[in-house]
Formats: sequence, structure tokens, C-alpha cells
Amino acid sequence: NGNRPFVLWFTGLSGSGKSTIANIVEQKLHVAGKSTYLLDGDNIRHGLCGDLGFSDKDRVENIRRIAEVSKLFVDAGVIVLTAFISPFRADRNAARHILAEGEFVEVFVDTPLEECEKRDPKGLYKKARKGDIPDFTGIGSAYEAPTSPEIHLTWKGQNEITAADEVIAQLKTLGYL
Ligand code: GGZ
Repeated sequence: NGNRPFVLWFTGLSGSGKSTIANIVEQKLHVAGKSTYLLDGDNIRHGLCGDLGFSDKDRVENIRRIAEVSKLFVDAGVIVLTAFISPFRADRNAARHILAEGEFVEVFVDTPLEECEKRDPKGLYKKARKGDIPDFTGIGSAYEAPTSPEIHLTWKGQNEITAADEVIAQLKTLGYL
């Protein structure tokens, strides 16, 4: 791939560390002189996808729009980082096919549910367990783990800085940097 732009597609449970790791990776790419853009709930779910909730149908559409927007950024020469749960395998594969061959790099932030639930930064798992969020991912709605992600971050108690370093190292190994 060399110097061509691509999408770093982070997937994992709520609280897995996707956004934090993506932010650190973005900073590192920036320092290396790369042009980047991070898509996450803050800049997508309030605007472009403000009409969508968390039903299966809405999540499918959420991921489709994010993939299409990512494609536009890549066409403009920008490295895109996306940080969404993207729980369904079929939708991630559809996203992969919206991008050109070699432009989609799937990063599985493989933090176990028990750890995410322990962190519970927004108290959402607690609410979901009480039945207040019936379709919460990992509780009442499925998370389908990637079967062959380009980058697999298995959580072994390491912090997000270490995980971000691993992403950069893998990108070099894979020839993206
Ligand atoms: C999962 C939900 C839900 C439900 C609200 N299920 O920890 P957070 O708060 O910041 O991350 C979660 C975020 C997930 O949005 P995504 O756009 O990444 O989801 S998807 O890719 O599935 O479309 C969580 C919050 O939104 N949230 N309700 N029911 N997460």
C-alpha cells in the first residue's frame, strides 16, 4: 500500500477502548506528517446519523453511511480512523467492499465483556443489566467478533498507549506506513 490513504476501522464493545486508542493512533500519525480524520459518535451520531438509533436496521444504516463518508475522505487523500461498535460482521464486510482493495484495515479491540462492564464509564452496562437499555451491545444485542481482522488487539491488561503502539507497529509490518 505504501503511501496511499486507507481506513483504520476499529470495532469492539462499548468501553473496549476503541475511541481512546484511535485518538492516540491519530496523534502519532499526525506527528509522522500524515493527514488524518477521526470519525466517532461525537461527530457522526449527532449530525449525519442523527436520525438513527440502535435497532439492527439503524445500526446497519449507521455503518453504511460511515463507510461511504470514509471512502470520500480516502479519495481526498486522508487516512480515516473510525471508532464505532460496528457489531455485525455482514456490515463490516459491506464497509470493506465500499472501499477499494487494501483500503480497509479492520482493528479488533478485543477487550472482554467482563472488563468493559467493570469499566462502565457511562453506567450504560448497569442500566442495560437493569433492563433499561434492552438492545445494548453485549447484553441484549449481539456483538459478532471479527474472524480475520488485519489487526487484533487482545487485551492482556495493557493500557491504551501500548495498544496504540501495537497498531502503529502492525501498520508498518503490513506496509501501510
Ligand atoms: C450500544 C449504545 C446503545 C446501545 C447507546 N448499544 O460507550 P459509548 O455509549 O460512548 O458507546 C456506545 C455508542 C455506540 O454507538 P455506535 O455508533 O458505535 O454503535 S453501532 O456501531 O452499533 O451503530 C454507547 C452508546 O452509543 N449507546 N445505546 N443500545 N451502544
